Amino acid sequence: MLFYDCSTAPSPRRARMFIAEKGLTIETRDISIAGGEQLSDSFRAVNPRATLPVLITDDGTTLTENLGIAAYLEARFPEPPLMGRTADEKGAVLMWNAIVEQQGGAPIAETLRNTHPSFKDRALTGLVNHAQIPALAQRGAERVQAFFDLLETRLAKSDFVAGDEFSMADIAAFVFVDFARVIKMRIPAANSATQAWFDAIKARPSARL
Ligand SMILES: N[C@@H](CCC(=O)N[C@@H](CS)C(=O)NCC(=O)O)C(=O)O
Repeated sequence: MLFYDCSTAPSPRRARMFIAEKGLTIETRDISIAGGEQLSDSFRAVNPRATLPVLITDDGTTLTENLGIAAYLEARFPEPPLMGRTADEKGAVLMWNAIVEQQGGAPIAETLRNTHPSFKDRALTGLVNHAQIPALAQRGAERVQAFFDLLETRLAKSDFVAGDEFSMADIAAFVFVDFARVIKMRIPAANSATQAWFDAIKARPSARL
C-alpha cells in the first residue's frame, strides 16, 4: 500500500490516525498543500480531484476519501474495529461520522477558506478556483459554535461520539475540534464533557503523529 499524506491538513490526519489505530505501518509520501503540490501534474496523475488523503491499495485501487480508505482498511484489518462490531454500532459510527463531517468539518473549512489570505481564490478544494465569500465565513463560525454545543450534549451522555467504544467518529471529531484553533475557536470553557473526551483522545499515541 502507499499512503499520500499532508502533515498540516485535517483530512489526511484522520486517515493517518485511523492507520495508526489499526497498528499499521504504510509507506507514506507527504504532499505539501501549502506549496500547491496537490495541483502538480504528478499528484493529479494520482488523484485528478487534487485532494488528500489518498491510499493506493495492494491491488492498485486508488481510494481518495476518508470513508473509502477507512472502509477498505476495516475490511482488510478488522481488529481493532473502528467502524463498529454489531449492526447497530456500524450504523451509529457512520451516522456520527457524517454528523461530525457536516456539522463540524464543513463549517470549519468554510470559515478558514473564506477568510485566510493563503486560501485566496482557493475557497474550495479541487482544480477550479473559487473566490472567497466572507459571509460564508461568518455563517461558518456560527455553525462551529453550534457544533461545540452538539458535541457537548452528546458527550455528556456517551463516553465516545458514536457510543461506548472508540471509533472513527471520534477520530473525525477530535481532528476537527483540534483544527478549529486555526479559526481561533476552541472548546468552550463550560463544555467539560468535551474537554475530558478531547484530553483522553489526545493522550492516544495515534494523536501525536
Ligand atoms: N472528503 C474528503 C476531503 C478531502 C479534503 O478536502 N482534503 C483537503 C485537505 S483537509 C485537501 O486536499 N485540500 C487541497 C486544497 O486545499 O487544494 C475526505 O474526507 O477525504
